[in-house]
Amino acid sequence: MSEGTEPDTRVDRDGLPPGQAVRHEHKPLHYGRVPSFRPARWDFRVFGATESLGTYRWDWNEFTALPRAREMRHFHCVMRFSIPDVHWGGVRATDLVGLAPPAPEATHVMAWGEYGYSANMRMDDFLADGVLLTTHRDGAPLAPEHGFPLRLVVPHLYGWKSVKWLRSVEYMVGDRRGFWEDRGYHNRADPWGEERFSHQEEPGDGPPL
Ligand SMILES: Nc1nc2c(c(=O)[nH]1)N[C@H]1C(S)=C(S)[C@@H](COP(=O)(O)O)O[C@H]1N2
Ligand SMILES: [Mo]
Repeated sequence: MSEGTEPDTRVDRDGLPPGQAVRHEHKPLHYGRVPSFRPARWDFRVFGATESLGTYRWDWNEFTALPRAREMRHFHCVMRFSIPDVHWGGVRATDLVGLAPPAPEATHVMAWGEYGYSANMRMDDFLADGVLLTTHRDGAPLAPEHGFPLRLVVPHLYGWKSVKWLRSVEYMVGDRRGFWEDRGYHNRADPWGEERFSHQEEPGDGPPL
């Protein structure tokens, strides 16, 4: 085999969403500074339209004892690059929702990070295949700048929905815009439809701006 024939990626380039190019390094991208993790003060909560109307809370020890799963997924950033084959480890959103059942009227969720960063999505996007509340990436704990200790990963939507430094999930009756969805980015963010900007939204794609 001659030099230079090794593919530099396992991604079939034609299989990437439109307008995306492969990039390998995971250069951190976020708004604001990297929060520090204080295990004694940290908790993760599910609140809002739960079936019981109550709030669910896990401290760090409790959260790390939840059943775990792993997924290998491409990560699509709205800035037109995709990182192939990122290996994530954590808790499935479906398992979390099993432990903290939503009320039947709950249609959407808001994922909340530290400092009020937020991203909204439909309940069926939150419960989609491959959605994980991750603690690990490529076999190691998340790096601080990539969301340590906990990060939502929603691999089938653009990266801004994958909330770093995740602290809570709110079940919502009806939709509400999150941080970027309120600042010019598309409410749904499906990379296969190139749903990048809010001006592309059709009536019904999101709450009025
Ligand atoms: N809490 C928080 N999460 C965030 C962001 C942010 O600003 N704050 N940026 C989002 C955006 S726009 C992208 S593309 C990804 C980048 O993830 P990375 O830094 O791990 O590559 O994180 C997302 N999650
Ligand atoms: Mo992004």
